[in-house]
Amino acid sequence: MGMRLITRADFDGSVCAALLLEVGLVEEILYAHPNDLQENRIPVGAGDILANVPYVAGCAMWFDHHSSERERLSLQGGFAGLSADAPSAAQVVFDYFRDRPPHGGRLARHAPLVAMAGVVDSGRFSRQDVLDPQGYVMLAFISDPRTGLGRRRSFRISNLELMKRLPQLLRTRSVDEILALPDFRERADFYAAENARYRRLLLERSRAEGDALLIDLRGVEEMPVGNRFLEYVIFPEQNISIRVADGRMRRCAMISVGHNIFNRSCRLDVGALMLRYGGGGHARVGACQVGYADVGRVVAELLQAVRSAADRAAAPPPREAIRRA
Ligand SMILES: [Mn+2]
Repeated sequence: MGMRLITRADFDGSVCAALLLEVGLVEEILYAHPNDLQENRIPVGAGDILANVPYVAGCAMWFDHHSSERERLSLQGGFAGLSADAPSAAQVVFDYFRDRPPHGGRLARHAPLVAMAGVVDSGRFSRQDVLDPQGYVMLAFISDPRTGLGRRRSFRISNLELMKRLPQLLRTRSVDEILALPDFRERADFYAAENARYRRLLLERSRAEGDALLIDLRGVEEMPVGNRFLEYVIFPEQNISIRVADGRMRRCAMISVGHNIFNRSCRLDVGALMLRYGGGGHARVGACQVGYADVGRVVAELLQAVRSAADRAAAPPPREAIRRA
């Protein structure tokens, strides 16, 4: 039964694809941007399985872990597949087929790969993973669009081409075999060299403001490819980073905010805060776009919000709460 899988072009998406190839449900893969699906720019029909992307009515099956509990409940029973609170969509696919013979047996050997998709999607890396990525961690950084390798055109094959090959490789080869292939080695070498440049840039462009790390990357001509968690290793005291960079075509500035994955003491709800500036996100990470003229004001407000969150966390609980306890 040859269906088409529509998934996101990241590590979780490619692991979903590897699993669905393994169970023999899928023979074609289309990588899509979640927005293109939400806004119906990609026709979806009964021959399509969706994974790691938002639900679209009419698909054959849907597997996801991004939707809220409320969304999930509103769709309950209305689709085939599974949407669950899980560390990765790959985990959702794995759990769904595990109890359905004969698929479960075939998937069992991919358990370490599925666990890795969860590590990657929830950013549960170690400092060592960030400083010196090895094995699946390196593969995950290479295939993560946020690493920025897709912006470079100098590789033998395009990133999209690489991503199209990855699921079949994940299914059939060991991670060391994959990383030894010329197209992957080329990227791993490039990543290592660029990451060193990125580290120097971060040190030049960052300053600590209390709990926050402010990184101003505006005007950088050629952004080096780098590990997006590097700042959290270099600045372990700061529990949140505020990064200002040029947006597309430099029409506006992009502000991204994220909790330090190694210092989880920040209590600020980033997504809710970004919403005030027309952006969005989750509790720990979010982003918004603002006009260049507004950057100074918005950054000052964000720093104030970080300070208030820290003050609230430090304040003793209200007397009411003490009496009840
Ligand atoms: Mn995911």
